[in-house]
Amino acid sequence: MKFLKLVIIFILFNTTSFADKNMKIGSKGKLSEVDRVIKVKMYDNYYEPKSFSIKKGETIKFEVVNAGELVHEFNIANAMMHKKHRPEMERMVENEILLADSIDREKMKKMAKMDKAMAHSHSNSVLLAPKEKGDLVWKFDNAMNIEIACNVPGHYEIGMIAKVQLD
Ligand SMILES: [Cu+2]
Repeated sequence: MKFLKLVIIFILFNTTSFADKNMKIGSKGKLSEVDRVIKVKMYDNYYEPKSFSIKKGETIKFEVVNAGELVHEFNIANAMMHKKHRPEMERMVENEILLADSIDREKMKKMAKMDKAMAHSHSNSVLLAPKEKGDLVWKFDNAMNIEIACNVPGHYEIGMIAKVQLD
């Protein structure tokens, strides 16, 4: 029984829907409700644009391209959530899923069967190898203190963070 409780707690902490409700970062948006499309390029180690001005309640489709030579993440969260996410990314590096300039998606799938965190399936984030593209639709309702950042080890630390101004 105690074990079951622990498992349930573990699952709760590992789903983004839980984070969405409690972390005030907004929620996964619907394609049919997109108000605006913003194109984003990821370089080593910064975003273009470097900051975003978004209205509260707006649903944005981010079309993200990795134009750099390293793997990068486009992750919509707050500073605390990024901090919690970084050890997961470090484990992905340790398990050789995440390499400097590529992502071993086969290995990712295999490891994810044992450890869900290794799947890197978060509705608030896209992880891209060089030249890859990814879309992220996000609704900025109930959002505050948002940072868009990259948690590939070392990148956040050297400032791969874009500020989000919410009006
Ligand atoms: Cu990065």
